[in-house]
Amino acid sequence: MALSDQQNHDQPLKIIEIAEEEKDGKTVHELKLNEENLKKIMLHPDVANNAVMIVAIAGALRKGKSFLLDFFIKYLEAQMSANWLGDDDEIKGFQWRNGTAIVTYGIQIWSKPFIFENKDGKKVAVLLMDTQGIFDCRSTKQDGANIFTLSCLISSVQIYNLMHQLQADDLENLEFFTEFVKTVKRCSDITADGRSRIMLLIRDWGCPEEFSYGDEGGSRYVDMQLEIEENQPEQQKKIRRTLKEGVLDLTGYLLPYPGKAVATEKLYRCLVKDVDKDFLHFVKILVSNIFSKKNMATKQMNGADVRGKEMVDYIEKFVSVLNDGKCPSLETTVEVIAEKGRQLGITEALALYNSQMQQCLDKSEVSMKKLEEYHQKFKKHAFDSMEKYPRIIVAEHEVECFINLGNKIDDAYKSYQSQTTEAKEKIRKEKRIEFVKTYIVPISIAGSAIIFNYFPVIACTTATIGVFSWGISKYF
Ligand SMILES: Nc1nc2c(ncn2[C@@H]2O[C@H](COP(=O)(O)OP(=O)(O)OP(=O)(O)O)[C@@H](O)[C@H]2O)c(=O)[nH]1
Ligand SMILES: [Mg+2]
Repeated sequence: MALSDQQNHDQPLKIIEIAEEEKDGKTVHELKLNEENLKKIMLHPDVANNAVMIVAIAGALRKGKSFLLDFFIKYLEAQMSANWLGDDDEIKGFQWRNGTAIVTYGIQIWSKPFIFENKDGKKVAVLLMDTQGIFDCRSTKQDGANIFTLSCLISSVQIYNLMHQLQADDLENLEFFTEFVKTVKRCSDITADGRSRIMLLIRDWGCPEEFSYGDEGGSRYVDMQLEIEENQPEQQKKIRRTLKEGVLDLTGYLLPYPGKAVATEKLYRCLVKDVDKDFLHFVKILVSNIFSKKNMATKQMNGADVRGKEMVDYIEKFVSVLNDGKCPSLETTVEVIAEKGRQLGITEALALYNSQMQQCLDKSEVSMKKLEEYHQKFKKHAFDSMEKYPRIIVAEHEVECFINLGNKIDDAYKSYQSQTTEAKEKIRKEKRIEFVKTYIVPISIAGSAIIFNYFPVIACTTATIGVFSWGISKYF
């Protein structure tokens, strides 16, 4: 058994758990977000402003998911060097164990991000994510579906971990996600969102003569499974047709049996040398394939890379959508992404307006008239930027979205107005008038009263005020 490392600081952090809640006298299961852990990971200085690539593993319980992820940690820790795996290395990280008792609960992410450059030289924060086994008898079918869907929605690479072979209902689990990706594409003209990678990973593959271990045999096997046959039920034919449309980047990988020591013995510590050589060989090919520069796919939503700080929001919203309905509708899920796209577009357009206004104000003193001209010009730039911002466009929210941006720009404009020379002069003038009203006028009244010995005070006061008012207006 390899428990999470006590000495090492890095550890799996639970971001989601399945909580039981009492609602209207009924016990319901809900995804519960651990915001503190999520922010710890996504707002880490190396993650917050970098594009994120989450590599996730999901599938039935007790099938070696966490065990496999621990090889990924090792590979990434070694900076993908050629000699990343030594015989005496221990396989540890995400907790794994022999036996029937479930080990992983909820969704966990390895606390340490791994930073690499993709083929375009862009920094990518790679995160590893482990999930609770689906189809576990304690949780409901809905819990499993929620975990699987959330994992698909936020990961760039989803490894669907299967034992021995691919079965009909395994494909059904992919249907929602496929339909979701199709809806996103239908709702927007986004072409930049790369196809989501789903790898069907078959463990303990038993027919290497027919389909060889690794990716070549795996992809042939998946293609064969997607073939539509006359005698299949209509539902199965439909799923296969959808999956064959190529919306997802669906690949296969076949892994050999890891050996008796790993699979059956009650190990409390597992070293690399305890694992079958064949298994290790194909794990090495697997990791170099998943993390190759060419395959280093960042998560894209609304046509742009999702950075850590945005991922927090997406995850929060997806969780509430999943908790809201019995089954998330495609439209609601797409709307959540679209809403975030609008928010990001507005933030960027407003930042553009502010930077252009500030540049002009920094250069020289600006009159109110000139400022108004700048405002109109840069407001238009901001609107153009919003129009071009890559995002899912939902027609009914467009007008409201531009009004919102316009209001924010107008508010900013008010604060710029107060920075002009004219505005400053106006403020000075108002202060002087205030001074006259507070001190000069009462003193004059008192003076008049003394000079004319209270005779007729009212008349003199009125005259004095008149004279002073005239003087003030002349002077200022
Ligand atoms: N047969 C077989 N056993 C494996 C394989 N990989 C790991 N195991 C063993 O399977 C057992 C469960 O491993 P875990 O990694 O804890 O499995 P898991 O899917 O994460 O389990 P849960 O988190 O409880 O759903 C351990 O004894 C592992 O050594 C494999 O490829 N084949
Ligand atoms: Mg596990």
